[in-house]
Amino acid sequence: MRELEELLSRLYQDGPGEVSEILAAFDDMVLAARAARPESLQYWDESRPPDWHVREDQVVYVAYTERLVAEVGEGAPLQRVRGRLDELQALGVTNLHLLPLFPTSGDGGFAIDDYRDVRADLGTPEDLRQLAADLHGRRMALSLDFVLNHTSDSHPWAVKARQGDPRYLDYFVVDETGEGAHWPGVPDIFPDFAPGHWDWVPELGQYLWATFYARQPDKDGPVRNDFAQWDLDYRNPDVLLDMVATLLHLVNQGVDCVRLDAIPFLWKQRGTSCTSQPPLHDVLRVIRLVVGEVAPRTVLLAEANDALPGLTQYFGTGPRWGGTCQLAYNFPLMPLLWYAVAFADAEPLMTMMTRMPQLPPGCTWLTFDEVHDEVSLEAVEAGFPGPQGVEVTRRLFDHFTSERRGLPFRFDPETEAFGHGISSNRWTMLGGEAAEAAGDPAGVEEALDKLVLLEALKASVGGTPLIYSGQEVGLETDWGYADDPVQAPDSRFAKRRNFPARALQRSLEEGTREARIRAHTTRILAARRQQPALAGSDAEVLATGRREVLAFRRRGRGGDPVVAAFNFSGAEVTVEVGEGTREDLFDGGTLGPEDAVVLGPRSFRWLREVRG
Ligand code: OTU
Repeated sequence: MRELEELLSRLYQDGPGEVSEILAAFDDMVLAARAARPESLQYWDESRPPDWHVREDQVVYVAYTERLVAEVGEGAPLQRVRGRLDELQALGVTNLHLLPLFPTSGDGGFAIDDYRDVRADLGTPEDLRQLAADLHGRRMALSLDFVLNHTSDSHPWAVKARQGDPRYLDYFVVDETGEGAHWPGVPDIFPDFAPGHWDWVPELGQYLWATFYARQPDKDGPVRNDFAQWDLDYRNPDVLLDMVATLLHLVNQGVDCVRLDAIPFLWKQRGTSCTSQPPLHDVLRVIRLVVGEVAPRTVLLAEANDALPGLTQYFGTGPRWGGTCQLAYNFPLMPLLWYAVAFADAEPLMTMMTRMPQLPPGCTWLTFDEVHDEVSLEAVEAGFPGPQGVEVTRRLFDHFTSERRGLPFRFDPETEAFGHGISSNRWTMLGGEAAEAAGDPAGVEEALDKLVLLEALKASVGGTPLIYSGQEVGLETDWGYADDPVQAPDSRFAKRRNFPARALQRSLEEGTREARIRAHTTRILAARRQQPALAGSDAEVLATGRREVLAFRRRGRGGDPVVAAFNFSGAEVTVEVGEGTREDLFDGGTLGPEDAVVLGPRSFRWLREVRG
């Protein structure tokens, strides 16, 4: 039996439709999408190595289109992005991830009204295709979100469902009890501004499932938001068919990397936590097979805020190891990068690194310290069961939500549960903004040192580094986000600010803080792309005997191994790491076989172990 047929039978044999009919519909859809794939994209597919996305040159840059170009260029924002590509490329960026740019009702674009159009204020679908072509001409990739877990409640399917059309009501998850009771074990994602997982729909007199934003979470409670995100019901094969068709359309616009938003929540099953359920991985395999048929070099990125080992399943399970997503955000590692720089303690990070599984060939992590969402601490407690996890989480949360370093996110007002996340931009989190405001040059230097350590960690610790737009110049947090009543309840908007032309300008003037951050970032990424050992995600942690010093060896895809050593403390340290003659990748100096490695305060070194 063909694999697709096998998967569809497993998912849908007990459902209403005939599996053979679903399979035939898939086949037709794939044929149509293949026929529709523009020749230029077919040529692009052929011109790239299959492992392009795991190589040492890869750097992802994440931005909101309109914010990236808010103060530069002329024409539609999507056209103006092209005017920033020289500069992004000079920084080392190879993959531009534009956050959702479709017609939307809210949630920073993640409540989508129409997947096939482009927001009118950003440009047209043709502008998007043109941008993809420009990127490809530079051998850069385009990443876009595929928000497949939910639509906005203004999407045409949602509108029909609200009108009671049974076909479309079946696209969403209806509470059959009619009571809107919380299913035990199901996490509450936005407890403060959209509690629970139901949305009361007065026109229907029913509750529909809404993991994220809801208008009216409780029939007897207030209207909380002016839109909702209704979860799609993938137990209905028509939903999978329609969404895969949507995906293929997207891919045929020239998308090279598809970010699968909120993927753990896709499959609901009463009696479970409704997160990361096994059928979801069958759905992912279907998606991978179909995308592979149409756009063989396009890769899937899992946005799954899970702990190990569950997270690893997004790279495939059982015989399909390596057969679903090629990339996944490294959520378990991320908070520990912050912990190492904030507390000069790399012990939790080292422990987590030793637990990281070896990934299948052609797969890697996306390694980040910040994205457009909160810095999520969720994976810490699962990673360190017992008192250590609680302690690490609390220290992170307390540190980064005090002294104007950041704002709490996902704060449950009833339980006062702390520790789900912090909304702030990196420069602010590191104390850089406060030090500048206080006229404290030593504080500014300390923040800068820490920023460089984070950048170098992302670029070497394993996986592809991600830059959140503005990090490269140290954009501060937008404390004024709450003046906008729509944004006020959701502190993540403090991270989503326009890129000021002035910051861009200053980053090109020597000696400014912006230029220094840009220069460090550029230098680190340039060194990375020379070393095949820094491709992929392997990392062998080396003993240093000190909590404040992290060292590891990378072998990547060959060449001489690279040893990286980080000193998070404010004092110089000497450690014995690496073997034989080692060449410093930054100052070109050489260490002989007997030489120890000296690390200045809050500094790092990358050493190539010269073989033969
Ligand atoms: C994602 O994030 C997006 O990145 C958010 O910007 C959206 O609001 C959300 O989906 C809904 O589309 O809860 O706070 O396990 O952590 O999907 C962020 C993954 C989120 C979730 C993640 C979600």
